[in-house]
Amino acid sequence: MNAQEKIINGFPFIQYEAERLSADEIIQRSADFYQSINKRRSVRDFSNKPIPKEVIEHLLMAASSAPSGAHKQPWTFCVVSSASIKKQIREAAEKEEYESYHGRMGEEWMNDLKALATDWHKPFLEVAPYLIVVFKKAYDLSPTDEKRNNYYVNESVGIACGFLLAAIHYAGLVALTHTPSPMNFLTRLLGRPDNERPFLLIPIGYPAEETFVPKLKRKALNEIAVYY
Ligand code: IYR
Repeated sequence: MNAQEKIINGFPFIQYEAERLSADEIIQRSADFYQSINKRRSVRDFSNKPIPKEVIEHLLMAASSAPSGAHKQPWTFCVVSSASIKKQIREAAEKEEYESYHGRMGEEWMNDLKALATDWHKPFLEVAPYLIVVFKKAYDLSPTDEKRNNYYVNESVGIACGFLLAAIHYAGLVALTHTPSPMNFLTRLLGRPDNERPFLLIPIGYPAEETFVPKLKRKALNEIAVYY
């Protein structure tokens, strides 16, 4: 056994290799990361320029490095590049969105969305080179088909999606966190098993040549943090 390994509770542990930066380096790196991630925007106008498949693999492995309840990694990322499947997803999503924008969302919700200028048309579902459809796994199945529990599934998959969005931004690409509602058509179109539920639909790509995003203001630190 390697010197950096030991058995605790009957299971192998490895030494955690911390970066051990100075306080000044940590201040600098935290500032740099904030400056970079603060440029991320939800984008709805995509170019159809292809993305190398390898990039998607790196992004998904970054997402899957997220912490999860009991390290169950309760997620499946469906990678859609097929034009015909994208078309079916667009048609089904627009059908639901049409209903949402024609009564289902209610007045306050419709007012809250005005600043985003969204409507039921979702062309990006066909234009973006890849759609990542994220499924959460309510439970797992053992090799003999017995149910195995997953824990904190929403938290885990939410964090993994956060990692994915950060990785996409770091790579220089753009994405949208899209939640057509209800989303069960995705289970059917992608033939997912009973233990999986659709969680988020994330188109990924390059932004269109000219892309406008809402002029949003983010909350200040004193609006989001309370110190004790
Ligand atoms: N799902 C709809 C509506 C929508 C809802 C919220 I909350 C948003 O932040 C944006 C849009 C749509 O995708 O258009």
